[in-house]
Amino acid sequence: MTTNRFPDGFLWGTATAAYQIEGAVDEDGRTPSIWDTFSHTPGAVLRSDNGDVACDHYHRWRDDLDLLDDLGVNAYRFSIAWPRVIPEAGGNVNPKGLDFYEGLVDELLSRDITPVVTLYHWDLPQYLQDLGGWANRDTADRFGDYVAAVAERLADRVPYWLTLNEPYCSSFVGHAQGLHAPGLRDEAVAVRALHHLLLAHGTAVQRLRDQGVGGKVGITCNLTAPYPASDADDDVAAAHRLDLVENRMFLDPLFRGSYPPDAAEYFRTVTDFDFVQAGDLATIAQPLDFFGINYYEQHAVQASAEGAHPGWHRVPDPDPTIVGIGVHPEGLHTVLTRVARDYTSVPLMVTETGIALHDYVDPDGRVNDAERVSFYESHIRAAHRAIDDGVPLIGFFPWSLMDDFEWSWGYGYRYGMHYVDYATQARIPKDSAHWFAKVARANGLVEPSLGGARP
Ligand code: IFM
Repeated sequence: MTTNRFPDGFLWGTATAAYQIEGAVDEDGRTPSIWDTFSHTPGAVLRSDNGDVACDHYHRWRDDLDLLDDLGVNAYRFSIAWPRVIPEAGGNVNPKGLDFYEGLVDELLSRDITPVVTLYHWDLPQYLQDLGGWANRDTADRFGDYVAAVAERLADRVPYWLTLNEPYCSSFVGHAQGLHAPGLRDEAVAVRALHHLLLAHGTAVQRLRDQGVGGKVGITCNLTAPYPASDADDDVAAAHRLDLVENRMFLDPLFRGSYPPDAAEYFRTVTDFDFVQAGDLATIAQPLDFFGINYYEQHAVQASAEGAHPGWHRVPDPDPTIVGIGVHPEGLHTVLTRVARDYTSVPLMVTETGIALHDYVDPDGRVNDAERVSFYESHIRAAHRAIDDGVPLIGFFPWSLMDDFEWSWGYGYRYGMHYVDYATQARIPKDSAHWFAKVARANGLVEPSLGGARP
């Protein structure tokens, strides 16, 4: 029996990103990105893992599309690697780079799988980092050039475009926390980079539309659901501050054309926003056709005396997963309803959600990831409840199609619905893949679901 049936035409997909799966880092003209540099920097990534080979998807992509067929999904989100398309300073387009993605798009379309294309999933060409990277305003224009080159080849075929993936990570995690490429720890640079990323997004939307793309254009932000750990005024204010950093610094400029009213005060000790030029916010706040949300985290927040600002402190989750965050499907409902209520009426897409586990293949060759099935089920229920509450949700894309290079965690944490044996590159469907295939085919949850994951 199918329950929680989703609207007709709902997009059931899964997501990946170029550097996390492709490998082939120096083939067909590709040059290094900031992640090649970072992952080869001693101490930057656990066990010194890197994406040189990753899942070898660049060579195995047709077989990987067979996995999508088996999953029964009608959509697939993947990203295009900028350094494959424009490998060198000067802007010359590398046709071989575009050939790869054109093949992927055409093959997806021939299988009736809707391509959802992310244009930037963190692999900034190293030659642009050498000129200042996202801290350099010019990078936004270079992004526009790259996007126009992609659109020139694929404008007629891609139904959904996402400019950026998770600008929070590109800015704060990469430039303030030092955990992602380029590995800087300077909050002033992070806020400047954030602005230029958003400017790049707005510029890309304009360039896509100038190019006459037929598809819908959006952006994906990773949003969280912070809430005060108590009714105390300090905790309430702290939760509001974390909401500023994680959510409103992105939502307000994108949908309201301004930085949040409390941004200048919060960042007072690190920046005066002198990098914002006349007209920037109008560029950033381009009307969108849809909005992508990656949801992983909900936090209880307490006031803290530490840090450069009036602080906040994420209360450690009492029941964390291996990456230290809890499982809170209700936060997905909170995020979806909040965006639809406070920011935009455009269709929303859950472009990622997922859980990292230490999966293993048991002696019978099975990967029992019951926790992942339970995670997906609870989040699909939360998504459905959001639809019941009026949210125009059009798609749900679990992260990820397969285990992959998980950035500074390397290959140790597995998020995939397919287990990747990195020694042989075999892909083994986990129980969650069998389970999700039933959901995608039924366009809703199939009861009884928990524990019945095997086909
Ligand atoms: O692997 C990442 C992805 O690239 C962006 N969102 C979070 C995922 C899980 O860590």
